[in-house]
Amino acid sequence: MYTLIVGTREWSSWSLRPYLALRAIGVPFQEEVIPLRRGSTSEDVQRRSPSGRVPLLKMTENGREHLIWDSLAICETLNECHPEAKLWPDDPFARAEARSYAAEMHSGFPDLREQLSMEFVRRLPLPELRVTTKAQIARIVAMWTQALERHGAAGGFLFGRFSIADCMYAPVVSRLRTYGVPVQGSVQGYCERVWSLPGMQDWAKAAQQEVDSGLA
Ligand SMILES: N[C@@H](CCC(=O)N[C@@H](CS)C(=O)NCC(=O)O)C(=O)O
Repeated sequence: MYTLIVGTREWSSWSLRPYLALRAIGVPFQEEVIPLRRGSTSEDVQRRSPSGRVPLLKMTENGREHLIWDSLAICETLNECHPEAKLWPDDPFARAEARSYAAEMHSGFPDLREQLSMEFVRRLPLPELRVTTKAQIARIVAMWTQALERHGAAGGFLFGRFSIADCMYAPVVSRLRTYGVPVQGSVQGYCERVWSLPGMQDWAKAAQQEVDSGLA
């Protein structure tokens, strides 16, 4: 039994990643939302999460509760618990490369994350981008183009079948859309494919409700 504790969907890019992994596995899970950007946020998150951050996965097995925090650790744990879902590519070299992609996202692209913060359903004007932000967008577009060229034919995602690498980059798809950053060719098709995922669409509905109700 899983409970995924996430932040406000409109903003919580890290929460979206394991949410998509859970949706790809197809197991039932509960969701709890901690509102972000409130006076009480820090205290609310600290009370629930050992790292003081969301996402957090609560796993209950044989009456024992286990807490797993950090988006990539949660995705890796889900992959181990559900090998049948094949959340990493089968081929060991493609798998290693997909892990490099996921790790680079997890530890990198700080200017992109800061300048184009996730606003999942909003549409916003593109700010004047710093040289570093432009370089990080170019790096991601080049990585996606290369992965799609090498593996995309077998499923349309970065490594063919949908994988944790796609989960990790899904917030970038949303950011490019929000700020109208133009992309072409295979990358444009990839962005449309990711945006159309049922998990992305359900996340968008929840984010829209947050915006409509003044929560975001
Ligand atoms: N490395 C962490 C980063 C998680 C993170 O920064 N989460 C933000 C929300 S997206 C958070 O918990 N913020 C707490 C706060 O605003 O007090 C991960 O991959 O899960």
